[in-house]
Amino acid sequence: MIDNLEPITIRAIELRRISLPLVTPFRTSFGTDNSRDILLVRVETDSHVGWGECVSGNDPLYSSEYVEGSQHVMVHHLIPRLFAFNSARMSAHDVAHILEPVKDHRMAKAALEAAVLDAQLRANNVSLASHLGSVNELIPSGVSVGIANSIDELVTTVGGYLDEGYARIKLKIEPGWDIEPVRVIRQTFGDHIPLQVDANTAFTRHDGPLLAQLDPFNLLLIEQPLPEDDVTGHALIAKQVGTPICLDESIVSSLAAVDAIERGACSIINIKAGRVGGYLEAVRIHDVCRERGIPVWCGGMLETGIGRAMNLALAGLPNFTITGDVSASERFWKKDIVTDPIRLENGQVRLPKGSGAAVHIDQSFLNDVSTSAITLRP
Ligand code: NPG
Repeated sequence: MIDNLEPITIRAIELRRISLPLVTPFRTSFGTDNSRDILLVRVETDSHVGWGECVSGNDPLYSSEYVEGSQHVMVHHLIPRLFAFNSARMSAHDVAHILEPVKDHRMAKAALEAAVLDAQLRANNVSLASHLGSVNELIPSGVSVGIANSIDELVTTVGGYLDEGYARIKLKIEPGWDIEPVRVIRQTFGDHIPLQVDANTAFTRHDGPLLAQLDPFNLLLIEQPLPEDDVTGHALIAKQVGTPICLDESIVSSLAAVDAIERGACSIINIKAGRVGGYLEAVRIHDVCRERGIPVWCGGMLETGIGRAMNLALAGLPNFTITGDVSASERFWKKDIVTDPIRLENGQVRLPKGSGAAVHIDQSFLNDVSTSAITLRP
C-alpha cells in the first residue's frame, strides 16, 4: 500500500455521539449490550467530508477503551496533535505517526484516521477498497451469536440465521456455556455448517483439556480463549487442542501479530481496524500474516453502516480467506444511519461502490439519534 494521495487540509472535526438500541441484547463472556453509545468522527476539508466510527464500547469490558475515554483522549490529546501538524495539512498515512507519542487508545486513533482517510479518498476520488488493495466485491457473511438464556433459545436463533443464509456461525462461549451449546448446534444442524467459537478471554491456561473436548465438533477455530496478555498461554493451549487457535484481543499491532505467530500462539488471526489503531495498520497485519502463511478474517464490533462499509473494504483483501463477522446491518440495527445499509444476498454482503467508504449518511435519522455534538477547529 503506497501513499499516492494528495494531502488534505482539515478545517474542522466534529465529534458526534449517537444512541442506537440493538434489535436484541448481545451477550458475551464480558457483558451484555442492549444499546450502543457510539462516537462518530466527521472530518471537514474545504470541499469534502469524511466519516469515522469509534468502536469503543459503553464500558471498558472488551478492552480498556470506552466511549467517554475515547472522546476525552481525542479532545485533549489526539486532535490537538493533528491540528498542530503542518497547519492541519496531512495525509491519512501521517496520522498514526502524528499520534504515536500517545500510548494505546487505538480505537480513538483508528476512528480519527478513518475519518481523515475517508475525506482524503473522497477528495482524491479513490475508493477505500482499492486504496487498501481489496480484490473482492462480494464477501461471504458470518454472524456472531451471543450467549443465550437457554439451549432451546440458541437453537432457534441459529436456525433463524441459517434460514437467512448466513455463511458461517460464530457462537460466543464462556465457562459453563462451552461444550454443550456446540454439541447441540452440531447435532441439530449437522456437520456441514461452518461453525466456530469465541471465548473473549474467559478461560485459563488450565482449560486445555476442557477446550480439547471441542475437537470432535470440527470447528473452524477457537477464538481468544485466554486473556490478551497471555500469548505464551495460547501457545500452550494450541499444543493441547486440535482445533486451530485464533487470536483477537491479543493482536493490537503488526508487531504483536508477528510475535504471536512466532511463539506458536495462533494459526489464524482476526483483524479489527479499531483494535489495532486503524485500517492502515490492519492492512500491515494482513500483510505480515500473508507472508507467514497465516489466514485472517475480519472481525466486527457492532458497527453502524459507516464502520461496516469500511470493514468490507478491508475484508476484500486476498488473505481474508476465512469468513468474517461482516453481517448485515439488520442483524444489529432496526434502522441504520446510512441511506444504503449492508444487506445479505445469498449469504454474502456487497461492498458499496464509490469514493472513500462510499456511504451516505441519513442526516435526518442521524439528528434523531444524536445525543451530543461538538466541533473543534485548528
Ligand atoms: O458482527 O459486529 C459484529 C459483532 C461480532 O461478536 C462480535 N464482536 O468479541 O468479536 C467480538 C465481538 C465484540 C462486539 C467485541 C462488540 C467488542 C464489542
